[in-house]
Amino acid sequence: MASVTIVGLGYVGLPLACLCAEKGMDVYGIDINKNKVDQINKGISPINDPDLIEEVRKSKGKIKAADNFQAIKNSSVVIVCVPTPVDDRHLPDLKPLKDACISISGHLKENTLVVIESTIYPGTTEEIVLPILKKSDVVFYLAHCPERIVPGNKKWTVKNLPRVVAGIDKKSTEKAYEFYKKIIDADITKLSSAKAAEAAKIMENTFRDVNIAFINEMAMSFDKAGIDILEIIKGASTKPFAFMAHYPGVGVGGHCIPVDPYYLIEKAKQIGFNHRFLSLAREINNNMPHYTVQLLEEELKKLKKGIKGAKVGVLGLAYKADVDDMRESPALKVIEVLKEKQAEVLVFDPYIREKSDVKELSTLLGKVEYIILAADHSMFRNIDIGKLKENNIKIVIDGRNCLNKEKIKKIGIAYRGIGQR
Ligand code: SAJ
Repeated sequence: MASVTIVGLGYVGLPLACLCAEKGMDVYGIDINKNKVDQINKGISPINDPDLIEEVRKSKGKIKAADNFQAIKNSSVVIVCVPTPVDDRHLPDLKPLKDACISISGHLKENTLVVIESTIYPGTTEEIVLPILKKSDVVFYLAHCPERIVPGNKKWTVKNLPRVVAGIDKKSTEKAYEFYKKIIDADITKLSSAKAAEAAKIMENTFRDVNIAFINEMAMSFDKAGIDILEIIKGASTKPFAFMAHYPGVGVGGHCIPVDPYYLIEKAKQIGFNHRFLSLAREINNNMPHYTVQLLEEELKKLKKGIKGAKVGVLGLAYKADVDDMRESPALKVIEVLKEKQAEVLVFDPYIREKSDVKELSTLLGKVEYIILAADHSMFRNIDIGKLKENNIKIVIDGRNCLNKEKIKKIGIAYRGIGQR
């Protein structure tokens, strides 16, 4: 029975470890976070995702988690799923990846297959990872199989999402291909090199970022013209080809989309290419939280009010609907900008109560005059509009265009969406 060690038990590694356990493999998990390790060994998911909670419960006793790298020497396959973030200057931070590879290298046994699933720029596997693992002085195989995880998505999961895979040589590609064929019920496509596999993942996520920037810019332009962006997206989507709907919003968060383009931008810069378009798209998306606050200021001006001292409720901290993940969340930027402008801010997120200022939405509504919705959680989508009136809310800025603007305006509350009035 194949023994596999997953390094990094987060949004990517933990579902993968559960899948390997479900497939009857001998699974070890490594994470530097001792609390996480202890929870997983008790069958408790550190991530508040209903499906993952169930998967981790079922895997109790089948995933042997630890906060050290001893397990590496028992494994024929080692899969690295550590974060590859950017720093506050948007530069790639490969320290978690390098640290993991250094630890792996110290315990690597002969003929182990090492696969990097973390998103990395083209060339990282061969230029950064390979030299570190070579210090182990054993023969090993090395490949890249970029993760494809869609947090909160019930249709597409680690079990059924197609993958691309490629190694530093043919044998590595073959071994990685055979491994993923065993656990994933979808096409596994071999590419010509690890660099190609790295480029494919970066391109698919950069594609999404530039498309979101495009629709954000269209929304801001059409707002000036009094054109409702959602109607226009609906209209354009009647074309059965060549148009792909994306939606404007308060910004682009998460651990993939706002991060991956910077990995490519930086690597390209190092080899003499300037990604002007990708950089502009990042600039547009990074500006959306500021734009959202400006909408509030525009509406306050109509009421002859200023933002200083304004009691503003921010609905949502998470980066997207119905998840508890705040990484790169635009809501955090909205809060920062509001506080810079000396507004009085109260925050509520039903999925992140420990970081909320109040325990319930009703409490927040009773304490503020203006609302900025920053995450389209189901609870907010289904908000009772009458409660807004009862609590004398005067302005609603709908950062995810998810509220019923007609109903809100009908009861005399000022409404602005992102490309909607
Ligand atoms: N967003 C928009 N407008 C859109 C789509 C997204 O503003 O039209 C925002 C979201 O609100 C969020 C951010 O962009 O703040 C990212 O959203 P996302 O739907 O891309 O969600 P992620 O970060 O979970 O992205 C994952 C990625 N999956 C992988 O990297 C394997 C991404 O490639 C997928 O396209 C995405 O899921 C998905 O389609 O759900």
